[in-house]
Amino acid sequence: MRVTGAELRTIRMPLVSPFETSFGVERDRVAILVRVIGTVGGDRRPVEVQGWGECVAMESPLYSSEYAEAAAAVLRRYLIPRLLAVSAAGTDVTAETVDSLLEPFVGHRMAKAALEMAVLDAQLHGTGQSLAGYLGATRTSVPSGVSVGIQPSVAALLDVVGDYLADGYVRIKLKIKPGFDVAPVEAVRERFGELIPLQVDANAAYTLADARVLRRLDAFDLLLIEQPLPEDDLRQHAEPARLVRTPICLDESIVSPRAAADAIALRACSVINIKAGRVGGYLAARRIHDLCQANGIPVWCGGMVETGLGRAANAALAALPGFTLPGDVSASDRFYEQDITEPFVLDDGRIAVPTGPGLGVSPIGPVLESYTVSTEWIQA
Ligand code: NPG
Repeated sequence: MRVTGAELRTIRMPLVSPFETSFGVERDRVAILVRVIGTVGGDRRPVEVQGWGECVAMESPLYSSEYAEAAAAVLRRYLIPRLLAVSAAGTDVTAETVDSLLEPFVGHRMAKAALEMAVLDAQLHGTGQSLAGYLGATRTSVPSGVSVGIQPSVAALLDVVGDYLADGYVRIKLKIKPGFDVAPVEAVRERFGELIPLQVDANAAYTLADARVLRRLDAFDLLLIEQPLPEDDLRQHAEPARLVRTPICLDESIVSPRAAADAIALRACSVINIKAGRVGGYLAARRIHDLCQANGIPVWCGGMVETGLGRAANAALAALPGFTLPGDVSASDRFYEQDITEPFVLDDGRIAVPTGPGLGVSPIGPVLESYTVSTEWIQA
């Protein structure tokens, strides 16, 4: 496609309840959305297309170095102008070339992923193909897991988990941090039994000195322990992977297909959480999926409190055959009273994969406007 312009939009959506992790408490989701406009079909018969991308960077750089304002800045100043310039020079931009076109700019993977997602959505609207079809999905719905934030008390946690199980979520992920780990896991197992699929997420809050605490979690038959150590401690993760019987899963550390290959080679993990935003886009996410499949590493689709746009794309990704564990692809009402798209709903513990062209969903104008903080146009 020829990219002729892009809209950058900042939105702020209130969460239905505060979401606490080991790195902080979120009460609103601030997100950057990108809408690219362009034409397909060449100079003779140009057809206008548009596509939406969502940037998963959070308001503050607590989960990773990226954050919303910085993502908007790099999109505005470098990434979008690059695609506009390439288009103006007469070269088509495709989802498959966005990554290499943006390669001169170091890092900023979440911002790049948002732009690639928008180009991909537009491109697929041009061809009429769904994102799921494009990625190679083999399922029409995906099992839905839920990520449960740190609660003020174990009693409160049990109530929240009970509610999600009643909703039909098929897998529970508990956020843990030092001091809120063994006791909540034990309590959840005691109350809800040995059979519920259960896993924990440390968001990098531990060190190797905590290996004993992590080992105590072995008693609870967890599916996995996610990201116990800091992002850049890939090699060190090989230690808990060796000392702890529960499978170690990496999230923050897997920032690219190359990092995934390194983690596998170093035996730093036996499961990988794939988040397209974290790895630079849905194409890189699919490459990691393929790599893991070839190496017998199970993967699952992580979540970043996405709006319906990112949720749609995650559902498509999670429908690939190597996603053998339930992901954090929950219903819209897990986080939002009103989503910006048609809401994703839980149906017998599953989320339907959209079938329409591109993402298969788009924002509902007035709802989107009601959450919008600012918009700007970037043109050649
Ligand atoms: O269901 O979208 C979701 C959230 C899942 O827990 C979740 N995400 O560390 O994986 C994580 C965590 C997260 C949320 C990380 C927000 C960063 C920002």
